[in-house]
Amino acid sequence: LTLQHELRQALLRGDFVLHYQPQYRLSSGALVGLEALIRWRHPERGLLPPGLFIPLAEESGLIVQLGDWVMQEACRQTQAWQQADLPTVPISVNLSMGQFQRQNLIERVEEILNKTGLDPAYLELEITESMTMDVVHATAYLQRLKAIGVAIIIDDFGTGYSSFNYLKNLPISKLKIDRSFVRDLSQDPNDAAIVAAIIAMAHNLNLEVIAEGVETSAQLDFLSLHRCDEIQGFLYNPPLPAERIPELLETGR
Ligand code: G
Ligand code: G
Ligand code: MN
Ligand code: NA
Repeated sequence: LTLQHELRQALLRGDFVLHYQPQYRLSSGALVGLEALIRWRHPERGLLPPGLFIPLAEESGLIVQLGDWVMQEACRQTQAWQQADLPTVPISVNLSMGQFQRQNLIERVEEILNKTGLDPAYLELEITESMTMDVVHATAYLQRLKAIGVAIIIDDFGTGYSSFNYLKNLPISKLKIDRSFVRDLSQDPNDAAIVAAIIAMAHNLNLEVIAEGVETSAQLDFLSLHRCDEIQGFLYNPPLPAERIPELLETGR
């Protein structure tokens, strides 16, 4: 049985599950968002992280179906929490290049929003810098998503190909600083300078900025000093199974 075949089977059998990592406003500590992160409940190997199967799903093209499932499940779950009268925060979903390149992404997003009944204001899509390299395509696409009411975040910011010209023109709302810069913030002055510069630049462009991979209070202090808007990381919470989320939504933390 090839892994690719197994992936297909898993999709049919419903063996994938989403975990949700909380995102917090730094100034208040309030819960302001959740990132949906896929896991594979493998019948023999247990819970597998995305690093073990997303690359293969991308290579095989299965990422399009898998990505549709992720978006659908994230929207369904968010809408279900809202229907249960829990406070609602936006859900962010990671997009792969293969999903971004397909012709009918916009239609799929609209379909999923219609089907689940989720207000588009509660959906955020994370793309990477490399997806914006085809500027004409990306700009047209992102403008249509923005018109629907869906927000766009640049994920892993700083690790890809970025041009300030793109940043200026693309209809995005937030930059997510890659965790490789956050990791050594307290020891490496270069990383500290890069993080400070990304935050300042984002704000000058009227973009929000979130730091991921925040693990220590020293990192938190630095990000706070530089007025980073939001944070996500093990210091607060790791990605959590869905059943852990209602208590967090209720307390707002
Ligand atoms: O959850 P974890 O830290 O193991 O995730 C590792 C990587 O897998 C992250 O970079 C994340 O962006 C990616 N990933 C997680 N869930 C999804 C998903 O639903 N779609 C895509 N394309 N990537 C995902
Ligand atoms: O690239 P992306 O932003 O999608 O990656 C999210 C991934 O980062 C998740 O798989 C999550 O498990 C991981 N992650 C989240 N917080 C931390 C953290 O504080 N430290 C580390 N090392 N990884 C984290
Ligand atoms: Mn992400
Ligand atoms: Na990232």
